[in-house]
Amino acid sequence: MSKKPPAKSGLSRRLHRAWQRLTPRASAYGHAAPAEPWWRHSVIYEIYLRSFQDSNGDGIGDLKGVVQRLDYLEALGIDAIWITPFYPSPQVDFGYDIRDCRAIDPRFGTLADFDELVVQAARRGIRVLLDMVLNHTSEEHPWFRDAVRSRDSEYHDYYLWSDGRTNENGERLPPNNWVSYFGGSAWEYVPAVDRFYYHRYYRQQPDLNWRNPGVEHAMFDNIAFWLERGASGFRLDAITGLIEDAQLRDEPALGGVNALGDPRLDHIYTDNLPETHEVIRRLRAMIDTYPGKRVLIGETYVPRTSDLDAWYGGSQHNELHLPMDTLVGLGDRLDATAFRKHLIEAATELHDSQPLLVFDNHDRVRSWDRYGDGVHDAEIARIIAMLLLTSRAAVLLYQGEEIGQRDAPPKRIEDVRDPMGVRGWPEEKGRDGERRPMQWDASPQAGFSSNPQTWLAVTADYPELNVERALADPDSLLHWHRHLIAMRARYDALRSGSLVVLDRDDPHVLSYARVSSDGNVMLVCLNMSPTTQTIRLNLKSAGLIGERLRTLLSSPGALPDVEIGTPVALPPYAAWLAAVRERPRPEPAAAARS
Ligand SMILES: [Ca+2]
Ligand SMILES: [Ca+2]
Repeated sequence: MSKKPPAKSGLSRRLHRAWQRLTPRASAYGHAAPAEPWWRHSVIYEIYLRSFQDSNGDGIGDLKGVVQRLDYLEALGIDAIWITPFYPSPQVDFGYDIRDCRAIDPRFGTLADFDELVVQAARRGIRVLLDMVLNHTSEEHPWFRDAVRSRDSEYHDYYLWSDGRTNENGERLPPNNWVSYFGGSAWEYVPAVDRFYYHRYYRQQPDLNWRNPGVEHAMFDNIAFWLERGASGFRLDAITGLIEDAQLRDEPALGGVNALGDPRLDHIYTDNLPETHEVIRRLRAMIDTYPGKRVLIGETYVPRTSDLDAWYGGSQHNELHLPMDTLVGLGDRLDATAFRKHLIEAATELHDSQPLLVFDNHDRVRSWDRYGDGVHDAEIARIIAMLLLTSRAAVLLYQGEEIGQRDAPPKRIEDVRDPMGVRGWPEEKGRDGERRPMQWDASPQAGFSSNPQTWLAVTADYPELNVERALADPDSLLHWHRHLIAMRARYDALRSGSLVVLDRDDPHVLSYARVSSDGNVMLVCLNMSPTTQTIRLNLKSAGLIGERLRTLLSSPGALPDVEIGTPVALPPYAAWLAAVRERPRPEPAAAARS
């Protein structure tokens, strides 16, 4: 008996049908099918899975919980969700320590739940992006269990080993001064093989040896597994540290110690190596063979915007589609001059690649607390949202950011869940503060879980601050986000227009225009100071034509429409989005007669 040939696409028929709905998307606003790939102007929503929605009462968020909240996400207007790792894991680093890259941890659901999520999301025009960890595995991964048995094990060379050094007392020492990002030496001794293995993060997260072609082959196969199951792409964790110096040289000391008490090092031998870019180029070539414009997002912390260019592949555009820009939005100060500088760099130093802006994620104190001054926090959150959603960029939103969820770091060490906080207490409190459960409504546990024992406590302000209340209040930060996302979709200038930065010397007000290819102009002015600032916009000197500014969105309160050239008083921490309108022109024939 002959077997049926496998489905050509590898997608089930149901999944295939759901995917049909994802392209093209912009037709709802009367545009032709967009020539640009979907991700270029997308709004991507990060779901920190453990804290989004618990469906079965165990106190931990799960995939079925995400399905329950898809209608909310559809109404918000996002294009894709990125879900933090759901693979089987001992959870030493909350899922970024993977035991099996092709399965779902039972605490988060099943492969069937994943398939259902992809279909249900696609029906709502939402793509699903996965978080993939290529740099390391869990120490419980079968490869590593085999690798530590013997130097002759099949998988020994899947990891990075060194014999280390021996001092005059006969003590075994690591081969060099490399430190783990989570504290202490990055090398761990294994007596059974009489060798040290390298771990960039916790010792339970051994780094893979990407100089071994077998590693690349196996990990690319894992990527393919999920692409065939309907993943629209990946956020690649810790991607800049894939490969280390072959000679294992000491890294230069920068002087001083970090929050974990280790010497500060210049990571020239563990980060950004040319060989890592070669891997990314091969990965990009592989992913581009799949239909539907799959996307590669990178967790790319670099010191300068120009360093980000290499992760796009420079002028070749053949590496990551969207390496994350952490320089614009992950700072600490509401500073018009600094934002302006970074936005200009992102527009001019990336070979026309598309920036991916982010203000909030699961590793950083929430933007509400970082940029707020304790008095004008609500106005400042609107400034941040407008900056994020009207910049020339793809956008990452983090769950809870849209309602202004606050950071709530633990107050006692016994409440700390993040091992980084346990180790670094009290200087380093870890990342629990920004990872607390999503605040859905005023019911117990904020509607996140039926279980009073949630894995991390819900923040106490949830009865006042939650999605349900925000939806009922037309002036809420949530509706501010919804308006901005809707305008991005509606106006070419805001979605895909070029960026023209105005008034480059103003230390208080960040002003820029977005100009569509057919000449429509949108203006954004953000007063980042506690005093009223009177501005006089000179559009003509920026080469822009217009007579009148019509307010589309403003805070605090409504700003009037104005004639261009007349002074505009922007209240403290004002955010203003306006359309530039021309006066109706006389008919050409009439003009000729006059
Ligand atoms: Ca659960
Ligand atoms: Ca590595």
